[in-house]
Amino acid sequence: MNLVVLACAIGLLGAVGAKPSGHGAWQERFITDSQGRALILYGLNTSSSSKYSADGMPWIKQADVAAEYNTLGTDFVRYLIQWSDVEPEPGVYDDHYLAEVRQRIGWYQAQGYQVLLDMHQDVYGAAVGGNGAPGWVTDSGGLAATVQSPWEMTYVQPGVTHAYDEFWGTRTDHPEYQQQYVAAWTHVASYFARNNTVLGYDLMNEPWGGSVQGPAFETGPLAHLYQNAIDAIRTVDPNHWIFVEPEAATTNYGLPSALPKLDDPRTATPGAEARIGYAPHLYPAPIDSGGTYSGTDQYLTDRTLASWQTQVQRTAARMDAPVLMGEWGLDATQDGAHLYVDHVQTLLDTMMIGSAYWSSDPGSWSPWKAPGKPSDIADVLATAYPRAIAGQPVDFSYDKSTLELTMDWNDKVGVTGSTDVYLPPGDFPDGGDVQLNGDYKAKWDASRHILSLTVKATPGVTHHLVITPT
Ligand code: 9MR
Repeated sequence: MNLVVLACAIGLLGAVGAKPSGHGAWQERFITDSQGRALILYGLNTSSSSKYSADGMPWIKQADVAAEYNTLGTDFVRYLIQWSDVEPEPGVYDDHYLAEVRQRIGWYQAQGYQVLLDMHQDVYGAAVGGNGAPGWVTDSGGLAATVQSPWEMTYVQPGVTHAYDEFWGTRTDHPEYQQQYVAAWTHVASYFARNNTVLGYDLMNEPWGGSVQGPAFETGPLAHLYQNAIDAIRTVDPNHWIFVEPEAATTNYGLPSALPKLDDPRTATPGAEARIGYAPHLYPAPIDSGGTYSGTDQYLTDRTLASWQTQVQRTAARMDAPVLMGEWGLDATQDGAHLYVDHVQTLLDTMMIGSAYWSSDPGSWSPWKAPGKPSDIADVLATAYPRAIAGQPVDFSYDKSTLELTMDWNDKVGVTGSTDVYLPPGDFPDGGDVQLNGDYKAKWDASRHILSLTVKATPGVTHHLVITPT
């Protein structure tokens, strides 16, 4: 499948052109906090291990969350949950499981993080060789579902296609499956509705359409499920962000998405903005298949990055949604891996979007060699970034060790609080020196490595901030 996708990607990239265009006017929307500040979230996925552990919990202990902050300065986690753990039997929700999830959310809260709950699935569910859906919603039609290598190839096993077709309603035997998914989400959202550490909900990891693919899938059953889930979640939780992912098999490789604009019922309240975000992943084909970031692989990967930017901006504009990249990563022991991480971070900075790196699980893809023992890639991942911006972000860049941020500061109605910038100790051992056109107060938190700037609003003035190491 990778080769087919690669061939498509090459064809498409030839057609769209590869030059990054900067964020320009495309992104007028940002994820915002309760003070109205724009958030650039930065974190890891935790964790792949939850897919297979007996209790559905990730490998982390509380000390690992503290170690993550001290090593990487992250402020966000994409936290994996599974439908099979939420609803092991039809209509029976496991609140003990959700209480364990809540406890771990508390560990992140203690470090000042925000948590995105990701209803994870790969290859539908365990009964057909994947993870996610419980056995009681898995109808393989008795067809073969044999685990393949690479694992993504399992997606095209006949029993897996059958299971997806039953879920999406392509076959009509089980119209209740989707309703049960929506009901399970409604239960989760009702459980976490008043939890302020929860940023929101990622409705489905890397959706796959079974025998319905491409625009027919994204504008059909996928959009239908998303809208139903959004409507149902809003009956119990009017405030948290709801994130939707495109079909992964195309967009992960920089191809277009056809996902339509979705409606957020919260906008019925006067003054309330939609809180629906777009959460694509990025896995250029050469990187996804374990290649290096060098030679032809690097050339093709760079073309994919440029196309990914163009396509993500188009889709986000159509959906009128801010972007949060839910997954990216690679085998960091491969040649050029550090350069790839550096290039993707530069792209994310240019686009001013947050991201979650895949993944925290100790090993070759991870910033951890073993729990508490950083790998080489940790140094590259520990980057400077504005965590919260009290105004409208215009432009951002970080070129070790100069951080530049342009914004129309405080001219948005109702935005309060400071602009908080994380400065990694490796690049800023003694903090940062500030240059800024305007009156401001600076506060340096040496233990958290956060510089907070409170700026006197100057209507009509665009503020330009430069921070260099002290
Ligand atoms: O890295 C994960 C690998 O160890 C698993 O075998 C595989 C199947 O569950 O999933 C991998 O993680 C993928 C994630 O679940 C979805 N996006 C792509 C990730 C990397 O392939």
